[in-house]
Amino acid sequence: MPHSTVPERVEVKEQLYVNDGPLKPEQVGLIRPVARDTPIEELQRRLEEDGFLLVKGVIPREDVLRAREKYFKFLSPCGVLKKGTAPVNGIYNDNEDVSKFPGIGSGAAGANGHPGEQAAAFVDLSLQAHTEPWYAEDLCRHPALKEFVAELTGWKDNTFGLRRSLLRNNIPNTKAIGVHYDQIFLRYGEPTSLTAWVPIGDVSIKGGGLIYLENSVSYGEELEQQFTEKAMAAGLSSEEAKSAFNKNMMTTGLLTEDPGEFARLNNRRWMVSAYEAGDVVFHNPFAIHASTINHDPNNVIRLATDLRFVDSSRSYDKRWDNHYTLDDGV
Ligand SMILES: O=C(O)CCC(=O)C(=O)O
Ligand SMILES: [Fe+2]
Repeated sequence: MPHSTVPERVEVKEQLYVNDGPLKPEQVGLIRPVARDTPIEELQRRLEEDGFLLVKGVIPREDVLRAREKYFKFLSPCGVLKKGTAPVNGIYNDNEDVSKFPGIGSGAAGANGHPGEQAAAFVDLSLQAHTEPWYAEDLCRHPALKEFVAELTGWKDNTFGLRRSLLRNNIPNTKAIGVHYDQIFLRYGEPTSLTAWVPIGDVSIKGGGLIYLENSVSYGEELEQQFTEKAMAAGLSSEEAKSAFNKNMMTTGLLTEDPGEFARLNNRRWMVSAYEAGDVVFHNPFAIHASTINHDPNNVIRLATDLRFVDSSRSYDKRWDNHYTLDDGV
């Protein structure tokens, strides 16, 4: 058999949904994961070429599942879990009205919105979880993750994990994060950060995982350039231009809420995957991504976090030195 370097086109059979409806089969491709022990040059090449890299088994599975269990035990007093189910499974209590559980970081409670009173207990606990040691220390500062990033980036001892992170709890059938690239939210620093998207538990293919626009880094860079030019032309100060929410941007800082239309307009596919506890997807600050709506067949809440790493010898966005709060303006 002649060896082909062109990856096989694998069909995704499941129907995936984004905020603006179902994705068409031709709008979807499957991410090719890599093993943790792949030679580092190969991992670097793939990250450079694709703008993202799904690595299997970066963090020991049991450590990730421990964080998942602690998280759902912590949240269970607000009634979000189905009665009689084990917290580690994170099964949603669908007897309740979904408006009681506005997910963090998907636009429902949102980075800039405030929840109604009914939902306050859920949102309070979701926020508090960000500073619990089993999350902020044990998971976010996991040595296996940091060591991997140090190797992948070549930053070695300068590898620094930013404290601000979004611990996102996507309830089945609620809104998903819209289309964006991360540099928009990190503009007070050089565009040299690396995001590590860490699913905290298994995420089925329909379970609301992250999706990446194929070959999107140069397009993200172009869009950022256009935003800068527009801001200058409109007479914004360089300080104003840095805001993800300046008057040239959407109020959420997103490119659009609608991944389906975005893929159609740009004639590109969304690359998708199921994920397992222990996997990490790394991405470039200009890689364009979004999430699917969580339609998990077993009503599993999709829990994940986005951790950002920088080279501490370079300038980075210091607003990310503090834990996330609803009104931190980032
Ligand atoms: O988890 C999500 O839905 C969004 C995550 C994200 O945008 C990121 O990791 O940069
Ligand atoms: Fe992102």
